[in-house]
Amino acid sequence: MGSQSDWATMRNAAETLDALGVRYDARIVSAHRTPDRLVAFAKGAKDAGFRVVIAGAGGAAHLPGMAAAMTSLPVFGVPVESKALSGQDSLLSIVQMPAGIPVGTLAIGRAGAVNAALLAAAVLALTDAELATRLDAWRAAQTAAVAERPETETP
Ligand code: RP5
Repeated sequence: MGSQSDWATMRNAAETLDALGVRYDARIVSAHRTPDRLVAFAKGAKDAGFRVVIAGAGGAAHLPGMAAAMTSLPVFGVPVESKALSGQDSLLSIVQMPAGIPVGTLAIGRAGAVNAALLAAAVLALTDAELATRLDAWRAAQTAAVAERPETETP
């Protein structure tokens, strides 16, 4: 993520990966405040053993695109809700990648963070049968948790 302030959003991705038993490394890597850290991370990510990158950033959110430019790993971008423009700026700056360098862009905020983790897990599950089973179980539990009627409704 681009800043400590993104953690409130990106912790939802971390918690989802925890629930699925997926190992991850949560890092602060700012494209504009720590550009050298970004280059080192993105260029070294594949050799370091990472298989998917989830990049969350807000405002002029160039982190996911810059990371994607420097790695062939799949990169999923999470637009963090900004104070000024409610994350519309983050969304548009992440999703509008010119053809050639893809960033799989999720929804603004918590939903995007959770879904980025689920999407990353789905990618990893292509070559990990045990994770695929856990992912199916996670979705089944989610389905089972949905009541047919709201609690306040009387029949
Ligand atoms: C971006 O700027 C970060 O991703 C964050 O969403 C936004 C604001 O950062 P802070 O000023 O809160 O550190 O780089």
